[in-house]
Amino acid sequence: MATLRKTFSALTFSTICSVSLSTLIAPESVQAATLTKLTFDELPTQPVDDLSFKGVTFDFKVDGIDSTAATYNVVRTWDLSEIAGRPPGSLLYNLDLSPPVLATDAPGILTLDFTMPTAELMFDVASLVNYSPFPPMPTFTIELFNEALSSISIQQVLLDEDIIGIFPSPIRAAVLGKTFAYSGTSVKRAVIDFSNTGSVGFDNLTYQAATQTTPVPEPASVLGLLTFGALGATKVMKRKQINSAS
Ligand SMILES: [Ca+2]
Ligand SMILES: [Ca+2]
Repeated sequence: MATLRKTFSALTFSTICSVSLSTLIAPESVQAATLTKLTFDELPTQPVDDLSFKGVTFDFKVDGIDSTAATYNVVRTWDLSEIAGRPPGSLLYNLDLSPPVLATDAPGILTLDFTMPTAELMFDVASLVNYSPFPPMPTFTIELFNEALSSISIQQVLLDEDIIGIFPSPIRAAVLGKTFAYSGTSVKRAVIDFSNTGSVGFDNLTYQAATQTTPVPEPASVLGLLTFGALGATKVMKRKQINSAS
């Protein structure tokens, strides 16, 4: 009777051990949101259409068709040499404040899909335009969608608040810039329509992305400890069984 009870308690102990083991070994990943900023120097120069990187997937379409006219990691310059009467390529003006950028070379729609919906969204846009004292300022439209892909908001953004450079007569051109900043309902998708903007430099894309961390204790050491404990306990039980039998 006593032997049976001891065998039973040994079995119970093993069962408890295996239950605790599976609980402890299961890599319990913890998701934490961190603010990620793409400055567009992270990857080699390449089309952004269908590119996925650091929790964001890019899509670029011109007239509804996937296009390679939006490029990651581009330094946009404007050659002012001829105007200045100098040899070609000797006077280059940077069109963006922090090159390189994501550059669009055709009027199109840039869509950003976030792996983890983001409650923060920020980016810079710059465009070279013909400039007059009363110019029709370029605009872009941005529509934000929630996790269910329902529209949260749609707004038109004017590129006139953060002018980067003005070139008066005879050039009559300006580089207009704008920092877009959003904070609110988490955004799964952002659709940015550059159809009326011409070539743009898109930069400093900031959003929340998930980072996964696995907490301590380390599974290997826990496994070792528990296996040792279980074996030790079983040996003790067996010895006791032999003792009571004799
Ligand atoms: Ca940049
Ligand atoms: Ca695409």
